[in-house]
Amino acid sequence: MLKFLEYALLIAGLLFFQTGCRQSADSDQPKDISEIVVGFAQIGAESAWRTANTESIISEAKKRNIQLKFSDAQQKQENQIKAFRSFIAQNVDVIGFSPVVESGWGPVLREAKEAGIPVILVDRAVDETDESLWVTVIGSDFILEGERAGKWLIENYQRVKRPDKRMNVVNIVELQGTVGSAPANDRYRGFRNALAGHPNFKIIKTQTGEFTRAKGKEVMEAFLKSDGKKIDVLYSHNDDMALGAIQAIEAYGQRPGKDIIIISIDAVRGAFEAMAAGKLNVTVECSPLLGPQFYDAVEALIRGETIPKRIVTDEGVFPMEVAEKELPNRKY
Ligand code: GYE
Repeated sequence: MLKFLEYALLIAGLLFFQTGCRQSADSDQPKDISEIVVGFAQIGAESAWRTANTESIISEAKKRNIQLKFSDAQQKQENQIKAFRSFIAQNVDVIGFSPVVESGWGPVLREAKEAGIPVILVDRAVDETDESLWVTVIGSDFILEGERAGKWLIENYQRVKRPDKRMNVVNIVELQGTVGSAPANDRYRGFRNALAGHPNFKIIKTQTGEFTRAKGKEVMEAFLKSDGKKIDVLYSHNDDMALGAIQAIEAYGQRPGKDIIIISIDAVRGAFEAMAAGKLNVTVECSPLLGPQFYDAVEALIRGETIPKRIVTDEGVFPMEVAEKELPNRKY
């Protein structure tokens, strides 16, 4: 009996040793980049920004010879969750993920962690407190973008809108991005941070335009219907909504960029064209070209290197006055 137990223990020990060796042999020899499979759970195609972002993620994978499984969730969290789970089931090496909204990701992130699959958040963050659920967040500082938008307004309003008049109350309307998304939450907050201490700047209406041109136009029409000529400024969380709003303003018989100052975020080509035409006053840059940074992180991870928990994209502010000169340099 004792002998049998001894044998059993010996075999169990040997098996344990073998598995241990196999694992360490595996992790000692990182995979070749051409063997890597990356799953990317994208949000959708709501804006020119997103289209450029998708293009960057796909083309950079090709350039580096990395196998990419790409999924488009058409703006729906449930679709993103499905894509995420299917990447786990396929045992991809790394999951890249742009969460449509901030909340509700705990369960799937934990599933990925249990499966040993690292997750890189690209563009948008989640509001989970357990930071071990992802490797890094790559993208812009959306609060800073909102602050830059507000700062530009405070510093330039008088010069642009009413050089001959004393400034009293400035009525602002705001088009928010997707409800519950990190950029909408943060751009909302950042703008208010900048306006704090400037009580003459008043946000009289704020509503979501879902980051799309069509919805931006529709909501701006409603703003104009209720507040009409009272509106001095439009702050839009992205360029697409601002471009839609420009159509609504023109149809209403006002001059975008003159009667109504327009501030937006992204700095896509369409915004530069609108600025060159004098219809948009300023755009705060938010670069969608995150492919290179994303795969740099993937490759570093595969090599076993540690990656900073946050990788922030470097960006600027482009007012109307530089539009024509900058237009040929724009990459998205
Ligand atoms: O500003 C907007 C897009 O998450 C930063 O999403 C991104 C935002 C971008 O639809 O145009």
